[in-house]
Amino acid sequence: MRIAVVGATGMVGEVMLKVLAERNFPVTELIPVASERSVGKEIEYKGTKYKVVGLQTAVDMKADIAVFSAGGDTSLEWAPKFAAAGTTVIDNSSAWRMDPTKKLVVPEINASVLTKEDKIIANPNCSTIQMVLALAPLHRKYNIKRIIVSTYQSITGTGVKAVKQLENEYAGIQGDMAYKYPIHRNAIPHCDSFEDNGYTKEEMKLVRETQKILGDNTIRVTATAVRVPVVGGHSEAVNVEFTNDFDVSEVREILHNTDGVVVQDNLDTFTYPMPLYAEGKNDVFVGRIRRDESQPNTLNMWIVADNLRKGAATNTIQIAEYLIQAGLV
Ligand code: A2P
Ligand code: 11C
Repeated sequence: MRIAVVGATGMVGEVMLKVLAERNFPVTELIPVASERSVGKEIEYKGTKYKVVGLQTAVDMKADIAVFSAGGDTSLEWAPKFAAAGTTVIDNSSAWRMDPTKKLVVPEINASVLTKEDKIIANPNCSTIQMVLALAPLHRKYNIKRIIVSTYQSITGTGVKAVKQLENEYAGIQGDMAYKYPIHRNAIPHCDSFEDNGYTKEEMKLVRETQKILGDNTIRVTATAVRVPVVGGHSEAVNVEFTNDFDVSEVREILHNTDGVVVQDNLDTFTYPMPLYAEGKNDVFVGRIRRDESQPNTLNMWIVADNLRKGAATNTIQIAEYLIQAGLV
């Protein structure tokens, strides 16, 4: 496969390159793409150096697949140009996710919706991916009525600028701020920008993307998304009400048997998921699985994943792997 990585110099792009190498993706030619200011810069992949090219050059190279993580504006403008040149785009930005003509894919859940005609495929938001991966098998079995989710999100979701802000604050250095407030020793209830309804875009992604991926607009979702001074991954406290009752040990068993999910749930050994230990891993970790005793058919759990891995790069590369395996590229 000839594969273009758009945003190869960015935080997610770098992880995409790592994931491609780790999973031995069948790369015959790697095309690293970034903004004009990075053109000519060298990127290393599996011991070989590749020169970064600009977007138009990359379009003209007609790769088989382009994975995009260079921001929504770049995706909106350039994904159609790659698609018109015959390249299948898998886009990690929010640009195409809610477009009814585009598929929003978590491969373990709904890869089968993809066809050869899908030339721009959307990768969901990180906080959505980890939640739906754990909820999809439970939805199939017990039918979800309502989800209440509170997130504790890693600063890596904001990008390099936020990592720098935290480092500066640790070191007591005044520098550029990614957030309006200090993040060290803080919790900021504000991820992405605000919408007119008083929720943030990040919160509304959890609502809309969940319904789209699970293919069920009747699922009610309400979310509070919070940025915390954490680097390794996003954590989520998820309260989910089902139509049908469940047995907690059966829930554990279902999650244990779900591809991409690892259950870490043993109170005797203080075993539960934490972002410090999820960092660098491709799995979604689930623990603190317990019945909500305040109302029937309701479950609480704690879901953690590396937002740059399963939340972004890994999911994107898994979509690419599916396209190859299903003969769609
Ligand atoms: P560059 O390094 O040249 O700025 P992050 O989200 O970590 O900031 O990374 C964003 C990625 O998207 C980087 O690789 C960045 O390239 C790339 N990028 C940003 N804006 C553009 C643009 N207008 N055209 C192409 N690539 C872009
Ligand atoms: C965050 N989820 O952690 C964001 C980052 O819609 O792709 C990715 C934003 C997006 O703030």
